[in-house]
Amino acid sequence: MNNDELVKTAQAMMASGKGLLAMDESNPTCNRRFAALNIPQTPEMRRAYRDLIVMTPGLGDCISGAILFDETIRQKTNNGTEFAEALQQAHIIPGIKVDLGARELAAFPGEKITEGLDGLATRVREYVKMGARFAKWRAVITIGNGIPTAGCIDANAHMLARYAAICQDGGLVPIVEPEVLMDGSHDLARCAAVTAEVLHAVFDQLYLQRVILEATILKPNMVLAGLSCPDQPGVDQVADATVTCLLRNVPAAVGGIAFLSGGQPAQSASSRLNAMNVRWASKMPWPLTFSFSRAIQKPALDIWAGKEANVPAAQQALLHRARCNSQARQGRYKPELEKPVL
Ligand code: 5MM
Repeated sequence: MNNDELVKTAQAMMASGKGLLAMDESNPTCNRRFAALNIPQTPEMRRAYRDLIVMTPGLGDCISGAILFDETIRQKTNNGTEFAEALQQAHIIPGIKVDLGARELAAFPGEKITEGLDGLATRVREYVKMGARFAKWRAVITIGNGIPTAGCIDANAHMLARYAAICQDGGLVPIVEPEVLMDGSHDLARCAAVTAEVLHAVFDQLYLQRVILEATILKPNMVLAGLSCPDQPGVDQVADATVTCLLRNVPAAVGGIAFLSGGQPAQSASSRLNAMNVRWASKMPWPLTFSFSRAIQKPALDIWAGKEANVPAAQQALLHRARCNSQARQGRYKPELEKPVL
């Protein structure tokens, strides 16, 4: 695939009024979410749940691309269609998570490094044949006493850049996801400082590894206070801190920015994305949208609870969150949208 096609794919992923759906939970993560709802943790139940998501009528009106996990891209929907093909039929671009998860970083207690570069070029070729058009790699940065260290940030930034270069070479648009976790008691300013340092390191490495920014999507965390910080900022404060940090550290050439939700309540994630698009629309050089997993899926998963009879109601809940975030991406989200129409 040539660079023009990669850029076109990145633009299609950032289509107006749409965002990305992360449905790429690894088996341990998916199983943990199923276990909390007493859903059997089997390949068939994971397949049935992903079928529910992909077959939601109208999803393609709000979702431009969906990130699959390796197990799912090899499975079929209830009607025997491969998931990547079913997504294409729904006008959703299929993507694939290609990292192999975060592990302890040797010599850096409490910090992690994401693995998966070995054999990546071969896997990319296989995923392209299966219909994938973009990829995702998530690095995890923890804020705590004395961390993150420069060693951890640099190692993860380097891996992200090598991953991105390999994907572009093989024909996939890379989503680069350096996630600064919400866990901890740090305040908003500390999250802003760490996120800035991480983004700076990531774009340094993307430059060194000759990654084409126009064919790259950044998936960052929003700038938030830690979950146990007593001083929780308001919606506008989060929006301003986040966009200020991005404007200072993300080159204008980047194809787009699509946030992870990181465990925020679904409505908070929508309100904060909306505030950014309302308050900063005229200043941002890139489209700003969502690539949420939990903030789109959680209400639907709770309703489904593993029961076939609950599929239509769960699909309605999923579509509702997708629509709310589509509105937020356009700066048109209002809390009234959350009230059921009587
Ligand atoms: C941070 O997680 C990503 C976005 O999800 P949220 O919106 O829920 O924060 C998500 O794409 C994540 O990378 C996948 O769910 C895979 O995670 P695991 O932990 O299974 O590798």
